[in-house]
Amino acid sequence: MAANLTPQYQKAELQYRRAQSADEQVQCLTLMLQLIPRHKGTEKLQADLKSRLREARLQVQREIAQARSQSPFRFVRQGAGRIVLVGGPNCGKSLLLKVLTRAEPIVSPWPFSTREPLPGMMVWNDVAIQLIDTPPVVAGSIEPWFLNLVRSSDGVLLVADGSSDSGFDEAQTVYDEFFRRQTRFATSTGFDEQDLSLRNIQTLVVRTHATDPDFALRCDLSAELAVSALPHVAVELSSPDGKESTDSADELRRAVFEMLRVIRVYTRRPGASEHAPDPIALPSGGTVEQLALELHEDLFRNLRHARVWGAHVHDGQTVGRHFELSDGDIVELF
Ligand SMILES: Nc1nc2c(ncn2[C@@H]2O[C@H](COP(=O)(O)OP(=O)(O)O)[C@@H](O)[C@H]2O)c(=O)[nH]1
Ligand SMILES: [Mg+2]
Repeated sequence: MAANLTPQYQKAELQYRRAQSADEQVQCLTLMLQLIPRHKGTEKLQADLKSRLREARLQVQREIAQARSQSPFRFVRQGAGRIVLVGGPNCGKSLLLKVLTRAEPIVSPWPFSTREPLPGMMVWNDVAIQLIDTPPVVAGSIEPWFLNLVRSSDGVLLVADGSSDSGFDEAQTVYDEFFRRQTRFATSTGFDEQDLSLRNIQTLVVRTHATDPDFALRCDLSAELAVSALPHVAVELSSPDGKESTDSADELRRAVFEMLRVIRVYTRRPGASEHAPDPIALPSGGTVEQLALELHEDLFRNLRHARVWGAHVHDGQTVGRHFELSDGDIVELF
């Protein structure tokens, strides 16, 4: 990514990445083309945006034609980000949603008991993150709504059943099925720099049934798989009495929050004694001007400086618009 793209452009690009319909994509791409700085260094990107826009417009026509025959599941994006739980049959996706949120999915020893996606809100400290449970993926089957859901999310929890000899291979099958559809489970989210049709989605592999006696052996035997090269955690989601176990919930919630790569920033009106209770989530490395843009165009335009309270500044330090904020900062904009 060229360094001289403006915060407005970057914001439009983030919205484009999260777009859940071709119609939204057209709007975002049009805006990106308006906002992109016009010089030699961005010529390739401009051409790319134009061809994406053509393709998105065609897709709008196709979607209109298909609309009646489809029954897509669409959820309003809520919270600081969206993470989708995917995996083969019976690996523990629904139980994971149950352990991390207040949602009440059907958890059952029978495969294919989840037929529709189900969202739940996960709360970590003062941030809420949307998690979405999904039906199992098996070879050859990913419906368009499912692919769109994953491609427009901020990350994936790829759940792998550590109690079955085929559990990690099944997770690899899920990886392969998405990869075949230009969607790669990876260590960060965004377009691939080499291949612009490929979408990378940051993924954490969650290996369930960690107390199974053969768990470690199965991990060793699957070391060569592509999914084993992704970041992973081992969890036991069930307690000996058969109820769900929340032992690993805190660690998992933190890991999910960290996947979003956001910082929490609290705004305060100059002169007020309290900051706003809910944080604004900014991409990590977010600057004062990105915060202003997130709040209001006018604040962004009229921004002169800011005062910041936090771990990396002295209390009330005056900073400029390009100052990089840190997680937990309290900011007054002037
Ligand atoms: N002991 C144990 N059981 C688990 C674990 N994860 C899932 N299960 C059980 O495996 C079965 C399938 O879980 P479920 O969440 O419905 O799987 P899904 O098909 O991926 O949604 C249920 O009986 C769960 O109680 C785990 O970490 N340990
Ligand atoms: Mg399920």
